[in-house]
Amino acid sequence: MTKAHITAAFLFGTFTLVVLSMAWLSPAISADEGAPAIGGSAFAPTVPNKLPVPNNAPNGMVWIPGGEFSMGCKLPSTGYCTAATMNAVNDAQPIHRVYVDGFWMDKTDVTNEEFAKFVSATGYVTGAEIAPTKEQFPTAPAENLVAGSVVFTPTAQPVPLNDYSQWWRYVRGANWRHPTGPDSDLQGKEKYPVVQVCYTDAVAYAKWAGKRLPTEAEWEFAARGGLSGKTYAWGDELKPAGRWMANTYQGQFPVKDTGNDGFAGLAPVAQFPPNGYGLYDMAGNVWQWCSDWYRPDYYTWLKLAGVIVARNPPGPDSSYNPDDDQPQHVQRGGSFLCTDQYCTRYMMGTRGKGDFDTGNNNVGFRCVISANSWQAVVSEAARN
Ligand SMILES: [Ca+2]
Repeated sequence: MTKAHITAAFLFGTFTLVVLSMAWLSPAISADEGAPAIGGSAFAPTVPNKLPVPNNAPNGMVWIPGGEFSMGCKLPSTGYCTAATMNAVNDAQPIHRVYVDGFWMDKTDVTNEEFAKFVSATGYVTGAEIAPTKEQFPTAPAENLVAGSVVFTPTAQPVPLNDYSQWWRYVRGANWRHPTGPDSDLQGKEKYPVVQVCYTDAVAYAKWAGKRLPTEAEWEFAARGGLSGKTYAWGDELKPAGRWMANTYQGQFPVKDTGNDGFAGLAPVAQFPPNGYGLYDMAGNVWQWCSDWYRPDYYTWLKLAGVIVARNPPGPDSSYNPDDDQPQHVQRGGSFLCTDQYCTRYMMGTRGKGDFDTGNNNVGFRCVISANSWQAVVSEAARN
């Protein structure tokens, strides 16, 4: 999703193409020279680190042991695959081995209540609350330079699914306090995930909290919960024993969300069972920002570079998306808008992305903290 496109259409109906450098290859990957390349479609078991769980767990976080796992996604071996399902795996291949160190991760997405504490303590102003400037959009009429954000808007009737501008609107006054516009608020929604936060906002929160955003590899290791090669965070069935396991979209997209899973639209956090590591909502509800820049060919590059096991991969050095002209960061997990009619990125290993400066009403985040960083906090507290 791209604020630049939606905003530009709202502001003046066009935008400028940014030519991105192709000099992006990341040197921060260990490659074993002369060894056979990773790749193919085979998943191998997750091998978690055996180190004991550190003491003094941070509040609201769970220990993710880290270790080696197979990262990426392939089409389910059974069942019907829609065009959306097939499209969802394109940038998530080849399957490749990755190692991540252990870390702490928020059990849930950051809630409105938590984000409000951050704003109260710091006076932080999110991107959606700041009006676009004449410098950013020099040809836009002054009356159109208004603060706002991008909001999902159901269509009145079925529409071809090849143009997202039909169901995404730039709404004046939409921001984290008013997720779908000025008429919406957070009354009674303290435990809902904060939305309408762009990447920059998420990073600012994480820094204030003494945490950081997860890398894409950390996120996927955590989301798999110790399993390997499963279609979903919980296994291979979308609804084991008939039970919904995530907040996704039922009904005809983007006309009517019937809410068969219990929620039409956004849900409070932790309404579905946690995964194997005790993490909630690692599929559906809201997309989650990751620290990596997005490139659709990053996994292919790892293969071509001959990387056997990518150790703590930070992602590429810069963003490149042939379908979008703005710098983009990875998002993971899918949202309450995901459906096999359009986007099945609640499937494990699939990848999403969003412009760094764009929030939506289906994008949030959660934080992590490295073991050493948390231990330093604990040690400092013990000295004082
Ligand atoms: Ca739902």
